[in-house]
Amino acid sequence: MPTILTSVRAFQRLDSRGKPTVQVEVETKDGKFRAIVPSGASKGDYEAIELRDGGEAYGGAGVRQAVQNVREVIGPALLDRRYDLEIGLKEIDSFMIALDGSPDKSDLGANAILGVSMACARACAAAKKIPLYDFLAGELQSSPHRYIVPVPFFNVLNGGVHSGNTMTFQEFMIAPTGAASIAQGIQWASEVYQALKSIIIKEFGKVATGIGDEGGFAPPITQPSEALDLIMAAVKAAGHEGKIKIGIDPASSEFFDDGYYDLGFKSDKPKKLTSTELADLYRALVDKYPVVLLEDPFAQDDWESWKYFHVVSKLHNVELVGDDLLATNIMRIEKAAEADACDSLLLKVNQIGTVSEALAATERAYELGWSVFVSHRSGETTDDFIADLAVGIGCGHLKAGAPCRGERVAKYNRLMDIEEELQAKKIGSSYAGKSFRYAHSQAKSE
Ligand code: 2PG
Ligand code: MG
Repeated sequence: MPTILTSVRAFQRLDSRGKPTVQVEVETKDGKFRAIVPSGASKGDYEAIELRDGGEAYGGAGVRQAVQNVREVIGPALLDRRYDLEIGLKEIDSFMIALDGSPDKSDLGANAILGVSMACARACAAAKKIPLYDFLAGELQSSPHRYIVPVPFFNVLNGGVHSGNTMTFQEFMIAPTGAASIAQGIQWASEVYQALKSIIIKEFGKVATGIGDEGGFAPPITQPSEALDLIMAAVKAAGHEGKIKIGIDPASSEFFDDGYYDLGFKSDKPKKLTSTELADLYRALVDKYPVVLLEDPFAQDDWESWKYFHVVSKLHNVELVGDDLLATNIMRIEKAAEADACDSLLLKVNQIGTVSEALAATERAYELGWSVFVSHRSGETTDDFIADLAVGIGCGHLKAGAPCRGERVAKYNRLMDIEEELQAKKIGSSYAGKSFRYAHSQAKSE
C-alpha cells in the first residue's frame, strides 16, 4: 500500500525576530509532520522570493497569502496527485515548481513551497521508516559511505545587519575542529562563549552583553581585528588555544555601493575601500588569525574581485564560500565555476525553495570538487531540519549561530542527539574535525 498525503495544512507563526513565517503540517498514515520556514535579513538578489502580504498588519511582513497558497492551491493539488511518499521527494518538489511556474517561485511563494517540501521530506522518511538524515542521504546520488557529524561554526560575535553596534562585518565564527566529537565541540564553544561574555563585561561593562539576531554578542566595536582579538582572548581564557579555528562572513553585499565597500556603513562616518584595499584587509586578517573560512568577502556581482581573491585564498588554504554569490542556485554555481570564483557552496534551503533543488545544488558542488557549508538564516525557528541535512549530505560543517538562543541551540542539540543515536546503534560515524572541508569526498572514496 503506498503512503499518500491525507492532509496538507498551513499556518502563520512567528520566527526568531518576531516576524511572521509559514508553518506547514502534512499528514499520512504514519502521523503528522511539521516544518517551519526560516527567513534572512542579509538577503541576496538571486534568492527565490518569499511572499509578504504588505499592508498594515505586522508592518507588511505577514504571510497570509503564502499560507493561503498552501491551503488552497498546493495542498489540494498534491492531495489530488496521490504521490507515494515511499518513492521520495523529487516528484513532489518538481510538481510544486511546475505549479508555481515562475523562475523564482514568486507566484506561490518560496516560503509556501519550502514549508511543504520540508514537511514532506519528514513524511517520506517516516514512510521509509528511517531517520530524516538517512532519507536525505538517500535522495543524494553521491551519498557518503559513512555518517559524518559536522563541525559546527558558532557565530559568537554579531555585526552587520544582524546587530545594533557599528561592527561592519556580519559574522565571526568559532569552529572546534580539534574536538573528538560534536558533544565535545559544543562544550568547548559554550565555554569560549561564556569566557567571551566575561571579557566583554570587563572591557565594556554589563550593558554590552546584549546579543544580535544569531545569538552572538554585539559589543561596541567597529574593527574586525577588535572582534578577533576578543575571540582569541576568550579561546585562551577557556583553555582551548590551538584547537579552535575561525570563520568570517562579512556579508559584503550589504556595504557595497557604487564600486566601493563602505566599512563605515553602520556609523555616520563613511570609510570607503576599493576592492583591492578590502582584499588587503582580508589578507592581513588571514595572516594574523587562524582563519579557515571566508564567506561573501565581495559583493554578489563583483566577479573580478572574487576571481582575484580566490587565487589568494587558495595560497592561504582558506575556504572561499559563496552565499549571496551563489544563492543555492545551480545557474549561479555554474557561473562561479566557470569564473573559478570560489570553492564552496553555502547551502540555504530557502534561497532556492525546495529540498530537492538544494540537494541538486549540493550534488553539483561536489561534482566540481567544492565543499558545501550548510547554513541557517538569521530569522530562524526551532525547526532543526538543517542538522539532519548536514549529516545526510555528509558535508562536514554547518553554521547555526551562537551556542545561545532556542532557535540556534535546537540545531546543535539535534546534532548531539544524532551522534548519540548512531553510537547507540553501534553505527560507525565520525566527527568531521580537521577534515571538515573535504569530509564528503574522503568518505566517498573510502
Ligand atoms: C548569512 C545569513 C545567515 P541572513 O549571511 O550567511 O547567517 O544571514 O540569513 O540574514 O541572510
Ligand atoms: Mg552569508
